[in-house]
Amino acid sequence: MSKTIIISNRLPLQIAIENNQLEVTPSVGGLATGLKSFHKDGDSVWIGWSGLTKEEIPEGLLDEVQKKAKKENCVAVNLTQQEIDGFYYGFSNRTIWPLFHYFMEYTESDSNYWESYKKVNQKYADVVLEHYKEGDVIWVHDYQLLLVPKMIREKAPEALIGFFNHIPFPSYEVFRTLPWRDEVLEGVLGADLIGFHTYDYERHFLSSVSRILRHQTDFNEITLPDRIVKVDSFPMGIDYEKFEQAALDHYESTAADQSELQKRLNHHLESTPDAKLILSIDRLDYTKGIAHRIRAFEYFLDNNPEFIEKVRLVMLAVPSRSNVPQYRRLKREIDELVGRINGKFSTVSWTPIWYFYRSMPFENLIDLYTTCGIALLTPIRDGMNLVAKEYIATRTDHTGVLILSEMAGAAHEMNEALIINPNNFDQVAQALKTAFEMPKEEQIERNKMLQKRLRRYSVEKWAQDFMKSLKAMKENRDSFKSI
Ligand code: ADQ
Repeated sequence: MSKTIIISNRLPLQIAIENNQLEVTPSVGGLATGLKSFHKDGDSVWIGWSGLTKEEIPEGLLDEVQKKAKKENCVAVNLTQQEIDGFYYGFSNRTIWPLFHYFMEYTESDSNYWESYKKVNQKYADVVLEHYKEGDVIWVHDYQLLLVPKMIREKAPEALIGFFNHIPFPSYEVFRTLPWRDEVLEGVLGADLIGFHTYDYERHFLSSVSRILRHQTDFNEITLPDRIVKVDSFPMGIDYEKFEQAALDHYESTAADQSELQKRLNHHLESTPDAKLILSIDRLDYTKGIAHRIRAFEYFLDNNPEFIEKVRLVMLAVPSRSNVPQYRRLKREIDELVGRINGKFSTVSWTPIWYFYRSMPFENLIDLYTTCGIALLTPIRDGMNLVAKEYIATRTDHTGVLILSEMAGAAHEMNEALIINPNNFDQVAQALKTAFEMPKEEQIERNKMLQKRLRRYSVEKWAQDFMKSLKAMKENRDSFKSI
């Protein structure tokens, strides 16, 4: 029986060591949810890193990790600290991540990182090949594994391979600056189907392939000497029902069930007539435009003092990649900005910014989504931005205003949001004012349209569409051979 092999940098599991015992909990992330219909008993295997380096796992527990993973139909790729430093913190997050998000000044070209990236990609590919049988379908995910499709194809020329890139693909003029641009493109072209969130990323990729590798590209097909590769856009959705249901449960819960956070949020709204909370949630990443957002909020308060004591920015930044210097610098910059702005505007009964630097449990995330009347999401660049979609899905009474950067992939599907350029503070301030004053009927009208679309194109549908297109490539190949 053929199966699906999913490969991503991390497994959809969280493994921790407590008192020399392994604790495994399934991850609830979007990718894990989206692929669950393909990742069920016997039908599929998921290959990725467990999140613990070889050095972190006590000698006697190495096999145990693999056993625990197997129970969830997963296979752990064992990586050393040195490999994680070079491949993940190095090439993935200091070269590809900044370059693909147009932060060229942050992009490092270190050949040691590149060597590590190649070696570790080969490690993932080797584990895939150990589990691959003819007829299996292989789906590789994201920028950490750009070379894996070719590495698999070299040993299994007949394999049906899909690749999905979760981050933007930059324009040719930016991508061409990468010293290893040919190898990276050739690596991805090992796939039969290459997916992006938006048509723009797809177009940028095709243009790089045609100008750097000089392959013939027609519409969304690339002609290689021995194969056709298809490139297409598949905008990733969310588990709509999960967020909708969580919001409905939240509204039904009694006051006694409320979290501390919810009580504090309610207190702010009840104590200030016409008050509104503005929500901001992201991983702490320079691509998310958090520092810009705080400055834009300052600009808004400077120019619209009538909103003092009426609005509060509730800002959640989830710690991320703190081994990379830019992330540490950004953390300091945000700490300083929040301190300065709170010092500048606070009154005895009000602080303009509530800042949380931590990961929060799902229930608190729902508290924030359901209680904040405005969401302000202003990435400088973002492949998609699922937070924007999750916010809308939880607005079960259809109220709430989403202000979204045009630089997020999600903006292409969410025209009813207030779409802004995050670098234009006048525009952000105007959008905040518009959001604050928007009549309920207009909010409802806009959100109903957004919700209809998000419900229809869920993460499950996204995964099904990708798989359907990938399997169609196989049928094309078979019929081509039989002519
Ligand atoms: P991310 O950059 O991580 O993803 P995003 O798409 O917004 O960005 O997803 C973040 C996820 O983390 C959301 O599902 C959200 O619910 C969750 N989350 C946020 N804050 C949390 C918290 N405090 N605690 C727990 N969970 C939290 C990358 C790309 C994006 C692309 C996705 C999917 O950078 O552009 O949309 O992959 O392809």
